[in-house]
Amino acid sequence: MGKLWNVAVVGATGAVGNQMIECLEERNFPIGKIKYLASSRSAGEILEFKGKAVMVEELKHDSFEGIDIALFSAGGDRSREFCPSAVRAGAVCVDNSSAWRMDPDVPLVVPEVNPHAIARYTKKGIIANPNCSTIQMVVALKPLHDYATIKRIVVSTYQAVSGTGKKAIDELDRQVKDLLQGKPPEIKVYPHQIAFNCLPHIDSFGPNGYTKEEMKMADETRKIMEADIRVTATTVRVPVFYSHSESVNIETVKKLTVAKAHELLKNAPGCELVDDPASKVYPMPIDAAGQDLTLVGRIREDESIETGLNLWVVADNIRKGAATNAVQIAEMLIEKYLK
Ligand code: 25A
Ligand code: L14
Repeated sequence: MGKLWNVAVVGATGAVGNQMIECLEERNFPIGKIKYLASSRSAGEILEFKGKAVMVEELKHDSFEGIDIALFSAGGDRSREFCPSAVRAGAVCVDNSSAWRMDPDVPLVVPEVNPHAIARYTKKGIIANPNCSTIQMVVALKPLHDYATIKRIVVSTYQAVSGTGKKAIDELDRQVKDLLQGKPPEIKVYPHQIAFNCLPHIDSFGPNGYTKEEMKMADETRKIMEADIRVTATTVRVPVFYSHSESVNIETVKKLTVAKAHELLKNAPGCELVDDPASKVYPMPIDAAGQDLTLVGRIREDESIETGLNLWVVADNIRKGAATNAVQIAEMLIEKYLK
């Protein structure tokens, strides 16, 4: 039997933390000891790991003794405060928040796209997990970029409420039930009603009129693809529970036909080509949810320019967009780097 690793899940009680635990179980990650950390609100709560009870402990600076790998998903403020403590205790952090993503000394990794970047984890002891919308987009675009060189991306997203965590899943559920019973919906998590509505507003607005989520898609895509691609994004919250959808337009240097794109994506790691519109087959959030592939379809040549393509890209934002990607990084880390 190979080496076993002690793993901490920070934010274990949240939507992403819960899924991280499930991914570690499903993928049979070689775990020695598992530790669940969250806020004092959840301390004492009992969760399971492979059928055994594990008590949630309060996240503290001394929580990481003996931990080899710490998977963080408890918000950016916790990551900024506690990743350095975990590293000091000897752990490598895989961080799902936006806290460290654009730090030049922190690799930002999607295993299907830039696995080699993991090697730079030694600089700070932290590897950042990209934003969910960015992950699924680069999984779909990397094979096309390698062949045709993408110059510019125009993307609009249709993002599920689970991205905001458990409280938002509960809010959509409650609003739908209340509205169907003729009651006024309670609005707490989002600035407006999300049931039967769309909000062109994810994360906060910046001085240029874009939201942080939109700027993350541009900045993170360039860092992960290691390419000077122009990216402009519009990110929209839709009343869907799980899986983000994206309408993606690319302009390429080299001509890319639909047939060539199909061929490239059929063999691409982490992708599934779902593109048979004549039979009403295209990617949908209800099909992407609960699995790890990025579904790509509705591929058409952009007839308004010489060399461009339109695509529709859908993936489970909590799995590939967050938990699965983080666990995949941890797997590569133990396989190639930690030993
Ligand atoms: O804005 P921020 O800080 O950047 O945070 C962003 C949030 O987005 C989610 C994640 O929410 C995060 O908190 N998130 C981050 N990255 C994401 C990604 N890529 C992402 N979502 C999708 N994709 P979450 O609900 O998924 O997880 C939150 C987890 O973080 C723990 N946590 C919060 N504060 C903490 C902390 N852990 C340690 N120290 C802290 N100070 C949180 O644990 C959860 O595991 P918890 O104990 O706070 O919550 C467990 C349950 O308690 C309920 N609850 C929440 N707030 C309150 C509350 N109950 C009473 N009063 C409250 N104020 C919830 O039901 C929760 O499930
Ligand atoms: O930067 O609310 O990873 O859907 C992911 C979830 C930002 C917010 C990130 C959401 C977050 C986003």
